[in-house]
Amino acid sequence: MRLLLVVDVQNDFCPGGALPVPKGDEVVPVINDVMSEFDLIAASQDWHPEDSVHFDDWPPHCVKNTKGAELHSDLRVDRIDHFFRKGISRDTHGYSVFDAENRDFNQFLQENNISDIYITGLAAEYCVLQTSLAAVDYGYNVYLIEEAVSGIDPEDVKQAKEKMRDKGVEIISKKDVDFSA
Ligand code: VGL
Repeated sequence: MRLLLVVDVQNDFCPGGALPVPKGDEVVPVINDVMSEFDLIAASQDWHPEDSVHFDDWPPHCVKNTKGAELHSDLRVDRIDHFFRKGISRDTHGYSVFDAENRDFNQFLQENNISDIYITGLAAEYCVLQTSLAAVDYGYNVYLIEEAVSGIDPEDVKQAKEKMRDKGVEIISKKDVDFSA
């Protein structure tokens, strides 16, 4: 079974947000488009307390129950079946969706017989990278839909993609996401 995973497409990571990915909102229509190819879709959200240790490293962003932590309003949230929140505890960073604290992500994958994870979202060189690497470590086949991810710094994104490729993540195009054949 395949899963579409939408990582952190939250207002604070989009233009106008507290920690913006410069073109973060441009992934939204691409993600909406590929959704029709999947029977199961999950999304993650950073969900930090105001006094999170994560904010020693970053400007405050995605504080729980704020507008900034909400998913982008153009994202087809009605098509998303499962939500995973990370960085909930004061002392956690929550870069990887496998560290979600409201639900066990790996258990969810096992229960749904997921073998292949298609990753989209923000930011390419932080949460997308850490989630992709962890997914390979957990034994899944991992695909990164290139047009559906975006990052903060182009050079860091390039390096992140190399790390993912080296780890065994397959970097694919949205055109490759067609399972009708
Ligand atoms: C993220 C930087 C800091 C992300 C989260 O979601 O990729 N990036 N916190």
